[in-house]
Amino acid sequence: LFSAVELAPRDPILGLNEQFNADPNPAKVNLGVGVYFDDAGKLPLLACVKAAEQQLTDAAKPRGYLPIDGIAAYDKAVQGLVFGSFADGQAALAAGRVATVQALGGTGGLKVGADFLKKLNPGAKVLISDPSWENHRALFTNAGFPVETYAYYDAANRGLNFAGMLADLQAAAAGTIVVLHACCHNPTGYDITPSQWDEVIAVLKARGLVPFLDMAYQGFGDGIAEDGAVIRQFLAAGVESFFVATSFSKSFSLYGERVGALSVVCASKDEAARVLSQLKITIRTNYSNPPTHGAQVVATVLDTPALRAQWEDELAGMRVRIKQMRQLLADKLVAAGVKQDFSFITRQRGMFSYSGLNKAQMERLRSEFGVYGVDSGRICVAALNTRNIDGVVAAIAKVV
Ligand code: PLP
Ligand code: TYF
Repeated sequence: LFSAVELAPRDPILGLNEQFNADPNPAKVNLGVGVYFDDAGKLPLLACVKAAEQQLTDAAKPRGYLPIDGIAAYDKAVQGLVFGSFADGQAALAAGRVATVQALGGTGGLKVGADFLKKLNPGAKVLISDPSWENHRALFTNAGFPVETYAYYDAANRGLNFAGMLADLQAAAAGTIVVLHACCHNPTGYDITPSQWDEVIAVLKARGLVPFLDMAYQGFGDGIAEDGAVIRQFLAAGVESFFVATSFSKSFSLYGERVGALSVVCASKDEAARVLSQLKITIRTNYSNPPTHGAQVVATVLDTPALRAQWEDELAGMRVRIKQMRQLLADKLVAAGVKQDFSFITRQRGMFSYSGLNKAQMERLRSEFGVYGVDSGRICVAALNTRNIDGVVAAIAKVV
């Protein structure tokens, strides 16, 4: 049966982890996968998460099947977080225009949305940014869509090719699904500005494109409200229908619990009810219904004022530490005598930096110095700390 099965290539990012784990170099540093580590190099367990888990254990309940669309209080909490802090969002929620389902991480939200869209509009094309998170291409391809790119990164100028992005969106056929990073672009670290978002939104609207926002890093850029403001802009501009995938993997440091959601904004309450019924079929025929624990933890934190405040503090702590590492990295590269300008690192946001280093340099960083980043030049700034940064700076200084 399996004699003709080919060996699939490993995930370029997750595969790096295996290589890292096998490396005997005691000074090795993993800047590959997008995971936040604290200054001690440890994966944090947030205090708000621990407290919520304690509460849940103290009042332990049996584990029946969840509804297909997940825990109602969780879906409501997600809506509150994504749409509830500004008037246009509150109005959309009050009008019943938003269908939200619990999903298996942000990836699950993307996948449920992709499968639903494929049934709805099988002839559509998908556009992702050039470059994008590799799984965007894989996931929409697997859902049956042709996937192409819109211009985004400008390697020569270490910034964005915004004119190219607008031109590509302008040239897209009506109904094209456009995947957009809501904030903290993975892998480049470059986000468009609020006024550039307005221009993008105007084109999406005028051309009848289908926006699919991926929000995997809310709170890692400038703050929870600041990073979420793009949703307000879509609603304020009168975009009737769009998709938002939410991930709590990073913002709650709950990677392994697979906590995420998909929200679909619709033109009316009636539309939202019909869309929800279709999302539920997609879920039911894939994995029936989602798991309980992670969503219960997140709902408990978001709905308990003291825990919510603690979460906001802890998330701010992660955000501030990453910004400090950006500044430190840029400063230390100058201090190490590196002539090349790396100040762009402080203008990028979120967990990643497109360092501008090429594949050969990234390979040298790995083989000679045990510094693991992605071949594209992407490094995870959120894995730098005061102990490993000097080694990383010295290594980069040697390869540039
Ligand atoms: N979208 C982007 C842009 C990401 O970087 C990630 C990273 O993991 C995800 C989605 C997936 O998140 P999750 O782990 O919650 O599935
Ligand atoms: O980009 C990253 O590193 C994270 C983690 O297939 C990740 O988003 C990477 C690859 C993948 C799933 C998650």
